[in-house]
Amino acid sequence: MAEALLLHEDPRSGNCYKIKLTAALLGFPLEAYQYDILKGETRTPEFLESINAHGRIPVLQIGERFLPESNAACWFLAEGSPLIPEDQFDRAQMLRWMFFEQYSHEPNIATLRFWCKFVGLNNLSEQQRDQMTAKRIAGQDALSTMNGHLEGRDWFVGSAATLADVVLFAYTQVAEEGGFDLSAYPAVQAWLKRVPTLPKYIAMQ
Ligand SMILES: N[C@@H](CCC(=O)N[C@@H](CS)C(=O)NCC(=O)O)C(=O)O
Repeated sequence: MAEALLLHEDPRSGNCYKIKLTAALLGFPLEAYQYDILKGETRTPEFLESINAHGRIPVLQIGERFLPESNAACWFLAEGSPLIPEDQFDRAQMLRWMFFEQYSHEPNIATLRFWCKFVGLNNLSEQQRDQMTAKRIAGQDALSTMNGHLEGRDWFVGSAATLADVVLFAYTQVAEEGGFDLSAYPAVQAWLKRVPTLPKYIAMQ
């Protein structure tokens, strides 16, 4: 990588961890600049103007350019590496699981983890409390879909780890912090043990 890489992050975020894991697996050095999202540090006028107008981390800074959205950042780092399949259909399958992660997994599993572990159930708004059951059911549905897919296979796509595994691993490994019982998903549990065996793997902080 010719340009310096800096991750604007909150280390409690699985979306940030995905990018750190991708960089680690590929051997890219990645500096980090930390924010506290619970204190609104990604909503300041300075952050909105110069880092991400959407007010969220992670943002991968590549030299002077800024790239929000975790899965886009993982793609940027991994392009040309074995983490992105060469086969056109497999590459599209990998993207399918990355979109699944953002639409069906992260908004349910990561959000419940954030509410349970960091915000605290007593501090939730009425609107957030009303959403909990629907998010629990949708999160269980995502885990069940993953479990069915992983039965009889080691990785989400093809015969080796891809970005699909990296991005889905980030919040699945901490799903129990959001009240999800992973014992109901044995193929997911086996896969969760497989990912850390990848060379250069790093754990979430
Ligand atoms: N789709 C985005 C989601 C980014 C996101 O929701 N970031 C959260 C932390 S994981 C955040 O910055 N929250 C602070 C806020 O909304 O003020 C991605 O994958 O990067």
